[in-house]
Amino acid sequence: MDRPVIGILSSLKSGDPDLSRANKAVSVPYAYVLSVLDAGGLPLVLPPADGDAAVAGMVGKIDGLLVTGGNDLVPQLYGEEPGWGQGSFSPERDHLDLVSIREAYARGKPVFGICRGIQSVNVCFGGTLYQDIRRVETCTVNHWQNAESSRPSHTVGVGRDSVLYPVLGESALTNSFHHQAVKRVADGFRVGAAAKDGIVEAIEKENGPFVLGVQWHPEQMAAAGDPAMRRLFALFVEACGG
Ligand SMILES: [Mn+2]
Repeated sequence: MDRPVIGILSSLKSGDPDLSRANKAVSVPYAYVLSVLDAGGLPLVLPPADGDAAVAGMVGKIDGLLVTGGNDLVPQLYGEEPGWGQGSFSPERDHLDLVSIREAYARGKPVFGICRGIQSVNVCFGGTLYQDIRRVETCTVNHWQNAESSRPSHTVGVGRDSVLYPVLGESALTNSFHHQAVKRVADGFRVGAAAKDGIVEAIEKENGPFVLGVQWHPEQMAAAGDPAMRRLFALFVEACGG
């Protein structure tokens, strides 16, 4: 079979916050592209697009969807007002994430969410987020490491019934660059992995098409050659038909 086409969601970026939207760049960290290629997929970067039909049309061209990292979701999407500690927003990216996840799922195409991506998956299916885990008393692990992004910092425990278990075993060291996290897990999902302080680090759909989200950045570790994180991308690309 042909190599599956993996749609990689991108963000609009600019070093100058006052720059008009039309002058921003479509941006995606290259480690996502490298990790998809290494796992046998063909990467196709998908830009934010105005209107549901354009996003749905793009999803029609891919075999699987990779929801990448980025800034915070607008909290009204999960029924909250912005709290102290909330970060920057991107309505274009929110639209791209939520419509593409919904469309991919409706067409039975696998979805893999990373960092912001796990948060978008959870919100898309009706879950909620902690807006700033530094303000959560029980959150005692540092989830924004100082070490470089290819190096792991904290432990995650993996559930025995998780799709991650054959890939990572019962625990793994991961990197961590997030100040938000899943609060209420969306109906129909289970927690696949959690940090020692209870912060949710992975969720997955219990039944039906492959939908997986992880809170860490496996692409940064995979691009540096980490065998377990390379296997994680292989798991996703295989689910897409690779
Ligand atoms: Mn973490």
